[in-house]
Amino acid sequence: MDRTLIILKPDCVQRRLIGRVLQRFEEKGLAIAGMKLMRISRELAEKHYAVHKGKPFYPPLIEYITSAPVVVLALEGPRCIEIARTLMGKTFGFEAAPGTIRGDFGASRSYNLVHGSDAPETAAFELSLYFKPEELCGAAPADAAWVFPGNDV
Ligand code: 3AN
Repeated sequence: MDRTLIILKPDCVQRRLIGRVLQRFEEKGLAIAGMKLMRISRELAEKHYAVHKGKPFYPPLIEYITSAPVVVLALEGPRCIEIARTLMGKTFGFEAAPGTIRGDFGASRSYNLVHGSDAPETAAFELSLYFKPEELCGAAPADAAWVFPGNDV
């Protein structure tokens, strides 16, 4: 089963948008396999964003993601990586289409509410950073046969 790592970032939590953003993923049919509120340490943030080290936005990105609690989610479902990123919209709020999470809830370049893994390899790496295997449940939602009939996604 495909899985992806989603983070509801500090601005999402501080702005009391956890419920509304989580609802977007649930309504689409993705299942929650893991979920927790946590404060990301600097060490963990540096591991997660290692690919961006050296870029001008790297120091403020580390400051931002470690500045307040986040909700980390493991979401599950066929093509969930692609589906989640479509729901999130483009990276910067001012470019993200209406109807997407970033398009509807923000306009910022740096505070963009939500993170989602961008490929199967990064999803596996990021899930291993934030969750121990025993923290993840096989979600097996009861409506799966209606949301993904015959796994036709
Ligand atoms: P995405 O989160 O859409 O996959 P990435 O992986 O290119 O975007 O960037 C990771 C994070 O770094 C973004 N979510 C955003 O918060 C931040 N970021 C990327 N590019 C910039 C930029 N030019 N200025 C400020 N922050 C940026």
